[in-house]
Amino acid sequence: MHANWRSSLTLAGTVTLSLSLAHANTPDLSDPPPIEGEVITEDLGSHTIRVGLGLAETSPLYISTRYFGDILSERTEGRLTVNVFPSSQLGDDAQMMEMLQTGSLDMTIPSTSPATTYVEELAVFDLPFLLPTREAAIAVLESDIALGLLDKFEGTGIKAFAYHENGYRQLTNSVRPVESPEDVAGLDVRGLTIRTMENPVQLSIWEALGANPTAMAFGEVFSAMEQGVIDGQENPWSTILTSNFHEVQDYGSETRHVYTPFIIMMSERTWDRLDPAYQELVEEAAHAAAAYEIQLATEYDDWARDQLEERGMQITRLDDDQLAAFQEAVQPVYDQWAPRIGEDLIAEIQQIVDETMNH
Ligand code: KDG
Repeated sequence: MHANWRSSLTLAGTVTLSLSLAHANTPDLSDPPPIEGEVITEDLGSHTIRVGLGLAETSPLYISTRYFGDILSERTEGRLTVNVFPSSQLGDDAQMMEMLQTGSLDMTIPSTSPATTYVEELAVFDLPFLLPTREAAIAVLESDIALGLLDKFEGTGIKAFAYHENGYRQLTNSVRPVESPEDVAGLDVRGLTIRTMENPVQLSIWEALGANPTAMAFGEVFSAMEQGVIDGQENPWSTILTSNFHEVQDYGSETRHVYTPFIIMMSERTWDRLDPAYQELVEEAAHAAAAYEIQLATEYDDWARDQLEERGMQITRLDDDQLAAFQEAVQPVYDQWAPRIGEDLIAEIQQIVDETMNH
C-alpha cells in the first residue's frame, strides 16, 4: 500500500514520520493513482517549488499536494521537487496569494472565497445552497464554465490550474445546539458570533441568519474560539477534525450551507522560469492532484463527522424541513449578490446542476 508515495517521499528526502502521523488520524483512504506518463530525462533545470497551505498535515489537501510533488519529482528524475508547508505556516490564503504575486512563494491552494479579490465571479461559489449534491458540485468544478473563471486570473501575476474539493461547510459553536436559524440568531439571548472566511457574501449569509459574523484568517480561528473571542465557525467536517476544532467546540450542525472549493495556483514568476515541458507537466500534475484530492475529500467527509461525534461533539443532523428553513432565511443573499456576481453565470451553473440531478 502507498508504495509509490512512500518511495518518492524518501526520494524527496522528506521525513517519513509525517506519513505515519497523517495516517493515525485519517480514514482508510484510496492509494494515490499510479504515476504514469513520460519521464523527462533531459536536464531542463532544477527547481524546488514551495507550496503553502492553510490546512493541516492530516487534511486531504495536504495528502494530495504530496502526490502532486511525487508526480513532478518522478517524472523529472528529481529535478522538480515540491516542499509543502501546511497549517498556515507561511501565511493565510490572502497573504499567500499576495506572495504569489510578488514571487516570494511558488504555489498555494486557497479557498475560492478570498480569491474573489482577484476574480469577483468566483463568488458564485459563495452563494448558499447553490450546489445541492456532491455529484452536481463536482460536475460544476470540472465544467468549462468554472474552469473558464480560472482563466480570469490572467494579468494578476497568478496562474490558476484546477479546483480541488473543500466540501460542504457545516456550522460548529461552543454555546448551544443549532437546528434552526432562530438558534443562530438566539432570539431571547444573543446571536452567535461566527467566524467567516474573508469574503462579503459569506458575511451576508451569517447576517441573514441573525448571527454576528466576523471575517478572520483561518490560522487565527482555533485560538479565537479557545479564547472565546468567537462562539463558532463553519468548515467541512474534515477541516473541523484535522484542525482539532472539536477541542474547543461542543456543537456541530449538518447545515451544508455552502460548497466552496479550493484552487491550485502558481506564481506567474515561477511559471515563467519553468521550461515549457515542465509547465505542461505542472499543469497535468495539478489536474491529477485535483482528481485525487476530490476522491480523498469524498472518503473523508462522513468519516470525519462520525469521528467528531466519537470525540464528544454533539452533532445535529437536519431534516429537509429544517434545511429548508435555513435556505429560506438566506434568500436575501441572492437578492443582494446575484446581480453583482452575474445572473447569467448563476443560471449556467444552475443548468449544470439540473442536468446532473436529472441524469
Ligand atoms: O489551504 C486552504 C485553507 O487555507 C482555507 O481555505 C481553509 O476553508 C478554509 C477557511 O475556512 O479559511
